[in-house]
Amino acid sequence: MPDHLIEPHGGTLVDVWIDDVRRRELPDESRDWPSWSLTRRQMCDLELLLNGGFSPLRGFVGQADYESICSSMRLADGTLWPIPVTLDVSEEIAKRLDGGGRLALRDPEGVMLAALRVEDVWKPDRLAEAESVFATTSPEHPGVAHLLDVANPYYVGGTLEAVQLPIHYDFRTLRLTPAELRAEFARLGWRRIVAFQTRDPMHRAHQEITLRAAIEVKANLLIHPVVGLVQPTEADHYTRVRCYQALLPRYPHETVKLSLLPLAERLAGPRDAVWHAIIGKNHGCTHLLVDRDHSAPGPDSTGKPFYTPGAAQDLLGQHEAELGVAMVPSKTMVYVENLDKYVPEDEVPAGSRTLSISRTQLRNRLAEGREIPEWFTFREIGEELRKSTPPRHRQGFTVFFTGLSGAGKSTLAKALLDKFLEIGGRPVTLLDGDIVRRHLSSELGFSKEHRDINIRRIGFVASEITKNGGIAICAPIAPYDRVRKEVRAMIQPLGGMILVHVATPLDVCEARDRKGLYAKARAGIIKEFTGISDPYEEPADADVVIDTADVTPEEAVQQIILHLERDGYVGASVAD
Ligand code: PPS
Repeated sequence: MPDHLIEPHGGTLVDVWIDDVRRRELPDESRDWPSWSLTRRQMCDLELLLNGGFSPLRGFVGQADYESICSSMRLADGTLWPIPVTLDVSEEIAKRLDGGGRLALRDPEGVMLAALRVEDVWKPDRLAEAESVFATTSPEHPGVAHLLDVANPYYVGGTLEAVQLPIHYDFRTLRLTPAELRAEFARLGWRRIVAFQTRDPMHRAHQEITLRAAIEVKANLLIHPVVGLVQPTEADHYTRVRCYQALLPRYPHETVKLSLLPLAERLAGPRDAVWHAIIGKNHGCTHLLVDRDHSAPGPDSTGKPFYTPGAAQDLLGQHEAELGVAMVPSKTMVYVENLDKYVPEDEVPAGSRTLSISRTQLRNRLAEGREIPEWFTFREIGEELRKSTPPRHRQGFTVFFTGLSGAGKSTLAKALLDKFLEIGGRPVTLLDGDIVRRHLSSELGFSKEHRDINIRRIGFVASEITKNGGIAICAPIAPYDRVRKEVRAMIQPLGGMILVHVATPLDVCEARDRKGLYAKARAGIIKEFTGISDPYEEPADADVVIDTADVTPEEAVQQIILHLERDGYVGASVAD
């Protein structure tokens, strides 16, 4: 794009802040308003609405803008804006706001961050929105899955009155608002700034790409990592930010700035590229680095990408002049072994051997405690990643037993507890069904609703233990598949999780009837008894299945230990 089309000062930032008089009035005035407790995603959107990062939006979009964005990537007045920034609320709140009025937007602790002057309330057509914004209705796309399964059913649009920004306690000096970043660039005398928005740790290839881009367009570099809400990557944002900080000295002195972007990512590929350019411009940037798969989720289950490679670059390319932001296509860099350096993919000398490590391979290397070569990432970055992703034999895990009453869960759980204590090295906690019912869930009965609450509580405690490197052994009946899956999803990102189905048949459990409960259940004295008058959904996803009628406790424990050993959670490791 020709230089004269670039807008160097980033355009006008909206200001939705109220003055001191209004600030004093609001607490009284808002007493009778309905309140909405913002989700994490909404908190991210609100922060960028309040700090001007989403200029020219002055609030959550109304219905006319929403429809226009979906159909033509523009607000109703024609301004380019590709992503509907909507506030999704429950039916109950939507009904209360039908005639307009105000909505107090609060953080999860109840602090009022902003007031919304309600202009529109409507029930969107989610499938149509998914098709327009994500170009797919497949729930395999995380953006679509959120829209169809998680988002609340109604949208509320209106302008905002800002009370205060969401509070962050981490990396405060790195959280610069658009106005602060612009002021910083002005102070430094930077007029051309290329933004690199990323959700991954930066390795050597990224450093090469960004440095080359900065040199090519004669600009300074803004590393602008997305730290709001991202799909799980190999590292949480704390680790990532430490990695970026560690990378800064690898650039020429005083050429790079690092600032965190509290964005909730959408992964809308080409539309995202245009959106990110607008956001970058609002933060004072003149250029945006865009790769061929910019902001795309991984491929679908058939291996097909959701967006045509290069489509994001093309779409932004078509709109860069209108936006005043130049699209800088980022080249795929590969490591050439005999040259010992990174070169663009299309410049690799014929016959050279190139090396690469995929995301999954990196994750596996970290989990297995294997070396991360220095041609791939700088030593200090590798160390940061290692600190927060210890090898599996040092991670926590949960062994979750499920099975009928009297199946032998408690016996196996106790035998396993002893085995882990004998092996040593990690703290172990036993969350047996009876113990939990006494200490955590004493007020609960055996309805489906109560059983689900009980299992969620167990899952929560187990996830905390797992996160902190311990071993949790859980042994409830856990008769329902859906909540068992919920627990797995809660624990798996934090460490290991194996589901052990103690599949002792009902007739054997009933014949044993150690506590005399089956007899009482048959006699109708105990109601809703699992297996007799209440369902037990057999797990189809058990990692280990044990029928205690066939094996001794020692053999069963051995099966579980072997499974854990195979996955690397116990036993020797190459790193030791
Ligand atoms: S659940 O379904 O997972 O919440 O159940 P859990 O917390 O494991 O509690 C099961 C133990 O409670 C006793 N008990 C009953 N079990 C099943 N159904 C009914 N209605 C019931 N009433 C009491 C029973 O002793 C279970 O212990 P275990 O060790 O499984 O035999």
